[in-house]
Amino acid sequence: MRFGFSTPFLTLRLRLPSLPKRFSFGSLLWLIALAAALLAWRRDHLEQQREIARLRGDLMLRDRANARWGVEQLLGEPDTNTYGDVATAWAPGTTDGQPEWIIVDYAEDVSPKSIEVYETYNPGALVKASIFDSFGREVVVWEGTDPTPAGAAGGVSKLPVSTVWSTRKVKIYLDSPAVPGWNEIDTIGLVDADGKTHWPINATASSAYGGRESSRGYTAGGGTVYYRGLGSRMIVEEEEPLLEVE
Ligand SMILES: [Ca+2]
Repeated sequence: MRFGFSTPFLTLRLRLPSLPKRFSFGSLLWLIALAAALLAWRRDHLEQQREIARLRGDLMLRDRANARWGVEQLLGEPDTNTYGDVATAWAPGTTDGQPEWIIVDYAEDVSPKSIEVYETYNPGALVKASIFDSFGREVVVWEGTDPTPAGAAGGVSKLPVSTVWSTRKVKIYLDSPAVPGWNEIDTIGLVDADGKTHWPINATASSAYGGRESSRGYTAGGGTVYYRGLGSRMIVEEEEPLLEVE
């Protein structure tokens, strides 16, 4: 009582000594063991997700030549050397049908300084970018007007990132209806504190014009297999296998 109870903070502190009576040493050990088990499960779960992303990316690279305008085109370094409607870039499933998003994975943890979006056709639709931290939580790191304006032929939109979190997964959001036409993207670079640019090893998107998650169809080996893009889900509309894993 001699310190007074003028703030909620002091009230809390003075009440703390009564808490240990409710916990035995055994209970504390159980809580520590439970927390350790949850952390281990979370770590294994994340590692499993990363392995799936790596394998999925490897499979996509094998099919890349056939995946015109598919999510496959988002992998690796820029390879679309002219602005325009070029099949080595990703295109959404429709010109202006809905807002779109892209998620890309990188091979290692990066302390990001900037995200660089290579917009190769009808740029200007970029409105938001986020990263995923080591707990898998989405953290918005940029929101605003696309540095590459609508009406330009194309450009590299460099988004400055200021965050304490390291990441290996980035998501960008495009307001496709706001910028008429196919808003095509070649790749998304993730620049670290040393200035090194990392390139995607895996990609998913809200929709795609071509490739495995196409809303228009996909041709491989003389046969046509149709898919509908629904976020990261794929729906096979014919029974013919898309990939034969050797
Ligand atoms: Ca559009």
